[in-house]
Amino acid sequence: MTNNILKRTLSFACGMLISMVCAGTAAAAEAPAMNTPAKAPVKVILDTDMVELFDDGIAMMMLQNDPGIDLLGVVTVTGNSWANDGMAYLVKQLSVMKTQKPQPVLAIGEQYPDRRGGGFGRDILKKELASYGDVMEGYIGAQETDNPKSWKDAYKKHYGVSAPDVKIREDGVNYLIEMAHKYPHQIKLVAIGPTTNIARAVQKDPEVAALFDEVIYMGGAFWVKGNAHENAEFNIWLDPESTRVAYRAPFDNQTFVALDVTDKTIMDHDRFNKIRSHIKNPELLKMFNESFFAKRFDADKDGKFSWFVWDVIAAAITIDPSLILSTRHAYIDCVDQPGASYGRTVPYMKDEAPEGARSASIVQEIDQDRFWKMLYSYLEKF
Ligand SMILES: [Ca+2]
Repeated sequence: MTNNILKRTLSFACGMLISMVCAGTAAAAEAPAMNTPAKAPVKVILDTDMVELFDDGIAMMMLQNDPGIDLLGVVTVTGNSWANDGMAYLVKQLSVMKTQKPQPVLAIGEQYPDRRGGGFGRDILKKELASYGDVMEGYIGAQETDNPKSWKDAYKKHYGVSAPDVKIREDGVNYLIEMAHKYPHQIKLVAIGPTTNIARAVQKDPEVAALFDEVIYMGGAFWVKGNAHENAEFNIWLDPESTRVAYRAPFDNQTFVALDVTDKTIMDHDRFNKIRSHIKNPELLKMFNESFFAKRFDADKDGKFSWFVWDVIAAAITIDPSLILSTRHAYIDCVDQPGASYGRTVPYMKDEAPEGARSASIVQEIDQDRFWKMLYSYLEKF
């Protein structure tokens, strides 16, 4: 998620007490015994509606930077950005960031959501938001602009020069399927955009979900209100039909970074300034200063504006699951019938869950102090 939630952001900034979770005295592990074999890096594929820096860009860079993660591939999907725009942003950021690792496989996924019930036209999306309780000033993500013909066209549009000669796969869904079979029960699929690629993959190959070690979603709003409209979180609102398919796929483990926790993870002025001070890469700093929310912070002279992070939390708990302080377990489903609940994510007790609903862990609290410090330290490395 990015670029949204203005009204609610302001209301948070004005009225909400931010409860900081103490870092506590997390029991430091004993020093490892000599000759302890090094742990193999965790294999990860990132499925993303990529944007520059916050949020998807930073999430990608954290995973690409961390020595404990083997970022096999990044697949784009349409959401906040078109899948082609997302690839352009991805190629640019990979070329700018510092990294010692080989470049992940880059693949463009689905260009359009399912959304057969509601449609995906610009006017339709705007009308839904207006009808169901718009939370973010009518923001509709990718459909704010026209879909570029190709990722290279998108690159030229955004950066004013021709795209570099980079190998890009155009079949992101096939890539997900291939990798699941190549590394069974070894890959964490970190899904920080709409669920379209995942739904198409499990429809094409029903075995595929069970072959992933875990799926970690940024998406949904289970015991809190939505941020697209009152009843739906943005990633899910953009493709409720695919979400219902993805949620019913037999992943052994599914973990959610939903609005339940991201609503509590607030970027206030102090944290915004710290973020800026920790970005040492001049090209990334320029990108940061030109971002939508940086301009909002800079223009906010009374210090009341605040923002959130979403995908960055999903990356952080993938790298260090001990950041999670509490979760709730529920059987989950997604409303895919058009109307005021289109895209609503619903938690159920086991005995009341509809047929096909599966169990999920929904993160409620993370160690805020450690999370923000972790983010600052990563920013210095990029
Ligand atoms: Ca995202």
